[in-house]
Amino acid sequence: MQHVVSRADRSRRARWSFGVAVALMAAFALAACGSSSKSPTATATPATTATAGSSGGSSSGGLKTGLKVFVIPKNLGNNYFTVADSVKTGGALAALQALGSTGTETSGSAATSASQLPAIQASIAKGANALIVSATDPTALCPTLKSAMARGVTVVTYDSDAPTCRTLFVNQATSAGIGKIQVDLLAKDMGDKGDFAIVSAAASATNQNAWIGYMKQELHKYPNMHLVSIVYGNDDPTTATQVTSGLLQKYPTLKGIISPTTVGIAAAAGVLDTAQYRGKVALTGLGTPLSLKKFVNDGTIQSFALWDPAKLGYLAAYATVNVASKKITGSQGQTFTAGKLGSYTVGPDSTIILGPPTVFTKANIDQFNF
Ligand code: RAM
Repeated sequence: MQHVVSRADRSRRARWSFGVAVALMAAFALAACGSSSKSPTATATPATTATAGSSGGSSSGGLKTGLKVFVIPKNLGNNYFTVADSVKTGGALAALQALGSTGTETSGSAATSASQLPAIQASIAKGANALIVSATDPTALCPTLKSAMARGVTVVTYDSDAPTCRTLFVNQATSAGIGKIQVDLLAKDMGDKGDFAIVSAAASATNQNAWIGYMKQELHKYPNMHLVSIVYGNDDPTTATQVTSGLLQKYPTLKGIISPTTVGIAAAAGVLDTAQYRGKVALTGLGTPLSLKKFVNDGTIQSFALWDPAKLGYLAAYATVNVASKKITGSQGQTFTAGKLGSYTVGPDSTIILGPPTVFTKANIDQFNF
């Protein structure tokens, strides 16, 4: 939390000079390439493009401009990714625009590889210089991503990794930290004892599976808490609602649920927000403050965690342009500057960490607008 706040303070201080820099870059791009200077659109259409001019040259910092970058979340229509990616929120497309490249957000409508893969293939066919991908299923995506890399396309993952077929992974926080905090929050709500279940996203999602692995490790601290089931809502509100209801029927003594997905936790909260369950079955996990404010205020949820998705997208975009410009290659210890977020260093496993997650409670939830 401290870390996040201090970065926010820093970014406030930097906003003025950043804004001036953006304006100057945009003006330069417009002058250099008038015909491609159309206004960005930020609506959630199947392919949202933000164009900042395309000179194909090199900025003074040595970063390439005029790159065609495709931002490919697990799916479209998930507000978490809309915040992470869009111009309006200051996410990945805003960063790409500031860097003088063209960013396009595209994916399928379901958070499955069958839905995401055609969008990846289409992006490559359109001449992508770089792909920024949140992997629905690394096994299914990697053959395509590997062949793109072999043809010179930069592949960076964000949010959900595909470790064997990317140069860099931009992680929201450490996977261990994300797993641990959710168990600790639930333990507090459950008084350290009782049966609980997990309502996850897709069974193939790298990020949720990594976090669940660390949750199991953290459970060694709580010998009287028992994980009885893991169910998968596939980041689909209807499926997540159904699997949560199924859990409550199957385990009538259930005392808690962790949902490490913004879609899953909102759906689970909707199911638990009745007199029968409120205050009796604890719920925590990862959610967006705006979607859970109502449930925190009525006592269905005491606390939950997340990071700022827009900062994740913004950082991923800067990292990607640095890789595409050969400023960094993914080796541990390399550093680069991510605009208003400041300097970042590549850590083990060619991973960059945004920072620790924020915990939201009734006391602070009104301060956040995503
Ligand atoms: C959902 C997605 C995403 C995850 C967040 C917490 O929106 O599964 O990958 O990072 O939840």
